[in-house]
Amino acid sequence: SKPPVELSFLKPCKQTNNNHHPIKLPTIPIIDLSKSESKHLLVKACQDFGFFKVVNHGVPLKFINKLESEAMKFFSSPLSLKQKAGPPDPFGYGNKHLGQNGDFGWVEYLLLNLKLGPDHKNPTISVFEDNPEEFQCAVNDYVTAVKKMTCEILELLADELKLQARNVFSKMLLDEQSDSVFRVNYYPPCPEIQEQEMIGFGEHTDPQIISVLRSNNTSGLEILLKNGSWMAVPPDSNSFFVNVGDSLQVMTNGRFKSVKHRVVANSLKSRLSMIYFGGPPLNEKIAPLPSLMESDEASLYKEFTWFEYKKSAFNSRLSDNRLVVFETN
Ligand code: GA4
Repeated sequence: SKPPVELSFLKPCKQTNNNHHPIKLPTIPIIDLSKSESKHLLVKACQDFGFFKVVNHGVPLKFINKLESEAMKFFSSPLSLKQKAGPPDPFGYGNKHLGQNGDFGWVEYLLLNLKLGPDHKNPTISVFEDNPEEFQCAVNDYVTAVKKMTCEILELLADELKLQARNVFSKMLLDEQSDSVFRVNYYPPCPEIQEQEMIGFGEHTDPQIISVLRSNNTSGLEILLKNGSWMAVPPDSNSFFVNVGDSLQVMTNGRFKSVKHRVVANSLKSRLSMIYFGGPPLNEKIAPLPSLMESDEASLYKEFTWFEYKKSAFNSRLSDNRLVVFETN
């Protein structure tokens, strides 16, 4: 039986490490996509943090700004209108409820299915706007450009890992059947209660291969470091933040780390983030890549299809470790 539903967003957070703390904080790796030397740093970032920031990303600013303003228009509209695009089952407009298993956050969001392809009208979008085409176009332009950049990153990673086919990872995102998802999160300002920060989006890892986030300049995102402390990620609206997902951790047999992250609500400013989750086709088999393993290296995970993983993930609580059931022992 499931644990009782709890209002996790009203729970005070564990203390975030800040600069007053005596231990030295690491800095977030910055990957310059315009430099070919980035490959080495990229692999190192995926191993050490499972997280990095991308500059000179090549995604046109006009696509980013257009989608941001369309999204703000949507979230500023009356609740009754937004609710026409909900509840998320799993796609659509959501408000505080996250997933189907009793998780909550101080957040509103839109979850969109990208499997429908760029020319397909998204049913979630078509119900809410006076001009759905405009929103749909903004999503398509943005996602197409971000996906291209993401595939570039995945190909650089495959290169640096000396994998024979440099498209082993990227081909899963480029497949027509790729089960990729797009999410826009809107975090309204949340007054601090009794000096405690509130949870916008609770700690979790992402199930897919890779996640690519762009936010406005409001802080909130934090990643969990190996030493167990949370590190605040300074926002940067001109860059993208990328994290390794569970599936990439499996395919690299644990070399790359699917990083735990969360969002803490801001007491003064609203935060808007747009996240592209690159996932494989549902029937894709996910397992450690033999060419990445030493001859005597044991596989840490049993093989599973993305469908099986997804099914199990969507039955889990947000903070659960979703990979344990697939570990070999
Ligand atoms: C986390 C990453 C993505 O936002 C997401 C989330 C999904 C959802 O919001 O429906 C999940 C969460 C995410 C993992 C565990 C389950 C499913 C909420 C939840 C409690 C869209 C995804 O793919 O997995």
